[in-house]
Amino acid sequence: MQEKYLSRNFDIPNAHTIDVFEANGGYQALRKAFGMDGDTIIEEVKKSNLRGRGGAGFPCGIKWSFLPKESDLPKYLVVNADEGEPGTFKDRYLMELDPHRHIEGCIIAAWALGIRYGYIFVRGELQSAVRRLEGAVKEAYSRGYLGKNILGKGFDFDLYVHPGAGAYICGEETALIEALEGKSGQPRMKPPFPAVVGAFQAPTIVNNVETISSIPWIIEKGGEWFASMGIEKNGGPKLYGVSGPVVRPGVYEAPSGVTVRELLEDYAGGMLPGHELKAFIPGGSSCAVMTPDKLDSQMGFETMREAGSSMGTACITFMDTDTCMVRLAARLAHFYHHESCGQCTPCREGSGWVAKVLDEIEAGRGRLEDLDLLLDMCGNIEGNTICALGDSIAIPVRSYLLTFREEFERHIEEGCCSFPAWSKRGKG
Ligand code: L3W
Ligand code: SF4
Repeated sequence: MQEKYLSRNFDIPNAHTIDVFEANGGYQALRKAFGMDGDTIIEEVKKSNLRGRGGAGFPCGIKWSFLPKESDLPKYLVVNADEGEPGTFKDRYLMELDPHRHIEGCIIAAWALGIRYGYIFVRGELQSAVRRLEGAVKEAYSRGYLGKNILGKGFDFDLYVHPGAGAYICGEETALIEALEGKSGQPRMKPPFPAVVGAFQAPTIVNNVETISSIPWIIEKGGEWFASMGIEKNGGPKLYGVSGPVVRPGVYEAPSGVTVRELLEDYAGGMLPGHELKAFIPGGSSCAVMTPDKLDSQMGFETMREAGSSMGTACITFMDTDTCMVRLAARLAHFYHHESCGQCTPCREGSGWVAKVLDEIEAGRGRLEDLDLLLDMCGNIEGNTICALGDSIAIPVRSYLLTFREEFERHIEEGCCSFPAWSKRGKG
């Protein structure tokens, strides 16, 4: 059994309350951080090789160093807790089961960066996470960890929990900022990046929940220790989600660089009896699909890229041989079409066209030339939009088509789908 850090409190009853959190060493990292200056903390975070845990993997310490030191405007911390990527369900564990560790991370980040106000933007559907965070913020104020003159250090920091209104696009950092400002959640062009022009036009650090929840461990045990729990450029223990027809689906903590096979076989107990692995998506539905010959790939941003996909949110969806890749592609295209904010023509229109063509193929009414048409449409969407949502349609659809082309052709040639219907398989 490996020692747990991020998930250490998950099995401790009532660890979401401040008494139990403090009794288990909570808020000690903050006290230690208050003995360090901001530059020293940023250096530790750089040394730790902590990469953004929301999907893009940007080095956290480098992002922090982009925040201007001197600014006439207040600086903001915004936590991207809008966990909505299909197949992704790790951040809600941190918010529900260990909210004080997250708040401790927010205060340390604010101290290090000279930030006055923080917002945790939580996906609206995650009501229990919202309630747990709100309760924990209230407790933290009552013990002097938030508000004015925190722990007598002369440092002021206010933290607000802001529930979103249920739009997937608000997980994109600039759409999230727009929504936080009370506007419609539509992504902004980048640059400027939020670190320079963010919330309320002021310098803003946007970090994922797990990224911030990792900070207290870096302070407590040191950046080098964190980096040692991983592989090159990818440090630290981290959370992995495992879903699909596996024996023990769930959220697991393991070092960076763990292999997909280890997560499937050692942590999740392997595929369910009678289910054969066909493919997997390593970190949310925006990633390219991978096949069983890639099971020994290490979970790291560079290693997964070399293996032909991306680590994304590190929540892996395993699929068995009963999964119809055409139906999956169509479902995803409909999802992204529905969630497109509508600003860019390739995303707004292209996602709908891709969905319609896939529906026709899935229903057995496709034409062979539709396959090249799909690739062409994906090529016209990818890289031609304001935010990554456009790429999130093109990348998976293209990868399903290129990896399982014969399956798409079979639908067209046989005029039907030969996979068991969802209704026959039950909810799985
Ligand atoms: C200052 C520069 N800051 C980059 C910052 C940037 C952002 C971070 C990463 O997309 C991905 C997406 C989804 N000066 C900077 C700079 N930054 N250069 O670094 O930026 P970027 O643009 O590479 O990515 P992004 O727009 O944050 C995120 C993928 O994640 N994803 C899904 C995510 C879903 C969730 C969820 O449900 N919780 O996170 C899955 O793969 O496709 O590629 O902060 O400002 N020069
Ligand atoms: Fe909106 Fe799609 Fe353009 Fe992103 S790519 S800004 S979601 S239309």
